[in-house]
Amino acid sequence: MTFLSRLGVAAAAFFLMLGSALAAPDSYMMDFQQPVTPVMERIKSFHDILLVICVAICVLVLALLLWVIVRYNEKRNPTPSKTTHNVVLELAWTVIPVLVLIAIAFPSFRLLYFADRAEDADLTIKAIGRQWYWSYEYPDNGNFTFDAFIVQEADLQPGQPRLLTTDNALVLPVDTNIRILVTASDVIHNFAMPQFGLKTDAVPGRVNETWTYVPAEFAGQTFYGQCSELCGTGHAFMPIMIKMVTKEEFATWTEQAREQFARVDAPAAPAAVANAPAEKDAAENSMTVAAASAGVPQSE
Ligand SMILES: [Cu+2]
Repeated sequence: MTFLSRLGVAAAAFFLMLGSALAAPDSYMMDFQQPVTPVMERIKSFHDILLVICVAICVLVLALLLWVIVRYNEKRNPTPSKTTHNVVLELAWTVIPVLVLIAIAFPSFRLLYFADRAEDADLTIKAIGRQWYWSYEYPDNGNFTFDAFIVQEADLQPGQPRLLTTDNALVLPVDTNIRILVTASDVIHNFAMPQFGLKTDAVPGRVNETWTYVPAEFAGQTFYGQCSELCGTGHAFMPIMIKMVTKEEFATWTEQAREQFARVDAPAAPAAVANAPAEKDAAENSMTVAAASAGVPQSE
């Protein structure tokens, strides 16, 4: 095999790797993870179009620069032209970029509004960012709530990704329009799930809305995301884990979850408060620790 053909094979393998979509984050991945929702599919194809446009513009500008450097340097062009204006050229380099921007703006805004909110949501869930874990509420299914903490590296089971696994997963049904309300209780966090095309700020005192729809073929799969707003020392340790299940499994799970987890509007249990350790900022901590000790049953 000649060197060139080897190079060709290596390049082909590289581009094959780029094209092969993986279902979960992996070492040395390039490009996006496999899109799962209609929103992420559209984001990916819009990104691909933009990439072509960007590369074309860069190549054009680079070619013009090289042409000027080679053709009009002092040696090859000792007496430069004194031209200062060229109406046609000036119009062209103003109008063509404007047309390119308009061509980009239309699909961009269409996608922005498509991703904004669900038209007819079948189910609403609420994600609350906290220092440093997520709480989830299911107002449509018995108004229960639970927390999702990171699983420490020492406790990971085989197959569970490091820094991405939580003790409780956000369980959602496939083939359902799901409205996701996002807020925070302390500082700004961000609810992000790359394969779903979700990235919504979780702002204290404000409820942001987004939505998702996962096709039935993804039932049984688990997806991983992370808080995507620098929120403090535990920022890297508040992952988001979503488990997609069938509608039937979801109904069974919510029934069991209603038993297992606390209601959002339930009165605070005095026992849980008594368990809180006495620390200097006990008032703040007792809420968190009480919620943690009350809401961390083992997931299935
Ligand atoms: Cu955060």
